[in-house]
Amino acid sequence: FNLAVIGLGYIGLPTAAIFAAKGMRVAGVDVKQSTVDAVNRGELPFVEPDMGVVVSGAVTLGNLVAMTEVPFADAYIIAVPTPLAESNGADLSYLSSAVEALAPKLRGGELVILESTSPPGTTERLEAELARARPDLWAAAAQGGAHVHVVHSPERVLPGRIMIEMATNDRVIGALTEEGGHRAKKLYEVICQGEILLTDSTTAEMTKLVENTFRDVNIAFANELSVICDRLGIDVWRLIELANHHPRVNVLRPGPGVGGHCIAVDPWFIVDSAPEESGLIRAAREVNDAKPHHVVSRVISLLGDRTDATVAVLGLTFKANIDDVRESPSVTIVQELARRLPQARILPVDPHVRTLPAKLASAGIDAMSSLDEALAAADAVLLLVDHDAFLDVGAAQLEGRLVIDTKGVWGTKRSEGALVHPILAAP
Ligand code: SAJ
Repeated sequence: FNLAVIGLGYIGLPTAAIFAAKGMRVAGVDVKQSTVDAVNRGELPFVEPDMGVVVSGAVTLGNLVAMTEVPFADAYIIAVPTPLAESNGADLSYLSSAVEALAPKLRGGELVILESTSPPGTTERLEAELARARPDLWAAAAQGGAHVHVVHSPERVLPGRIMIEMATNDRVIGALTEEGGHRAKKLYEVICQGEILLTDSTTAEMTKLVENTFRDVNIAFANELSVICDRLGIDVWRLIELANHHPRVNVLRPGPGVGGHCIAVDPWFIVDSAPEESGLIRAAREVNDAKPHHVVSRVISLLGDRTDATVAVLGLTFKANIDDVRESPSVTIVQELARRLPQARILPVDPHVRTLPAKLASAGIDAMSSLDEALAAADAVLLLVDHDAFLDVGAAQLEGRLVIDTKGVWGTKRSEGALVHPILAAP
């Protein structure tokens, strides 16, 4: 194979498919047999716009083959999960397993690229681990043999826009050797029309973490503003809109909290690697993590003695127009509402989520509801996700209900007759 991609998740699979579509012979490796089988049938193990046709095309052409064993290849891309560990550092166990499977296949001269988001120093440690596993190759390289080049090139694509962003985003490559950087650049030029920027591996690792941390700190600022505005009776959406008219101000949008597997995780890797120096980054994480609890407390105080109210909760995913409910602040909010309002009837609605998430079933919620039936039955409507499907809910459907809009999409309904309550929305 020209290339083996280890890990066929949100990043690995599209990466493998795009390289294969460009004519390279690509092996996709995953420990999960069901993923391997799905890919070999030309099917997607998860939903991502525009990816299906590229994967099935590459498989039909014979350029993409999935397997559970790491094969021999000229270049390897590692795209395995690096989740948050209990300690708030990174859990690098998937990476260690990948290295263990990969090391025996090296023959000297390969390129090994780490794409997984990683704490500073991981690429250097990855090389040290490979050298420990294959002292023969490193000794041969010291005698003039071919080096195994280890580089970091962090993925930066946005779920929902992966196929476009993989081709058009600029790429950072952090290399341990000049030749490694040069070879990785040539490889990515096959699929990337953006600029390819070379640096050292630790700076590349930090670049990725800093991008997501920048977003987290900015959202934390917006979330803190929303809580301040809630207290002062100011419309936070209008406030941010006005402030953003300044040519050098760009405040992001407040919401019910920050979810997903990246923005809510990556800042901790920086805090973990320099705890004394990361006060602002830690505070931002804490502000964003506190937001779901703030929303629940405000809903409860607004309901007052109506503790047996029927509450329609609109949106369970971690952001708009996707089907992913993992690490979703909405799920936390529904769980906590159910716990703190045991007499209330909670009706979760999400057109992208077919089955009730297990966490909600164990919180005593019976089933998902349709938008129409939930709105008809509701005493209170709590909007948590700005899915397109919710944007044109009519003022008449909200009239007479307590309406709490945490995404600021219904602010204008007030002028149409419904009262959108001040909490985190238009007064
Ligand atoms: N959110 C807000 N307010 C905003 C923007 C987002 O509350 O103004 C919330 C969302 O609702 C969601 C969370 O933040 O709960 C994260 O969503 P997101 O769309 O900001 O980001 P992700 O997690 O889907 O993808 C991010 C992207 N990073 C940046 O934009 C800097 C993506 O480019 C990365 O590749 C990805 O993380 C990753 O894999 O690291």
